[in-house]
Amino acid sequence: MRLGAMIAILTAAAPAAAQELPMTSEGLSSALAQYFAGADRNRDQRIDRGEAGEALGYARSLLTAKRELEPFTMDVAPDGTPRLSLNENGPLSTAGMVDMAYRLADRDGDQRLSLAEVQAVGRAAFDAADADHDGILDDQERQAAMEKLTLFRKGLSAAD
Ligand SMILES: [Ca+2]
Ligand SMILES: [Ca+2]
Repeated sequence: MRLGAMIAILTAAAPAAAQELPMTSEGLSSALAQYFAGADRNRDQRIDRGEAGEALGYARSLLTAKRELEPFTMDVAPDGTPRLSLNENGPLSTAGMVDMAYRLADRDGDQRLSLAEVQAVGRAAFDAADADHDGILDDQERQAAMEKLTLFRKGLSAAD
């Protein structure tokens, strides 16, 4: 998954922040720090899988449910013909995509996200959006980033 998609996931639960994308990478880091503090329900300075699921507006179990490798499952339609369905535990489901983003963000692999890990994702997404690399997102760059975010959200809800 691309980093832009990861930041989309991380900001999906913070509509106000997403609509008003910070213009500088410092602004983004401080917005993510606020978001992190809100998501860290038990205040252990880490976002665990349950907290991440909840912060994204899903069940706490979204990221703790079993994962399977098969993207589709075969079952039988009412008329007796075999058909493929999306495997809700597979990699193409919402849970599967969020799980992948979580694992990519969890750089030290301890199954919990630190603020530094979340901000590293944010910085990478910011750098990707900052097309002319001047450290500031101008209106055009913000617009382009918002369009990607909207497309991504549509993709995520379509995969439900
Ligand atoms: Ca926590
Ligand atoms: Ca970690």
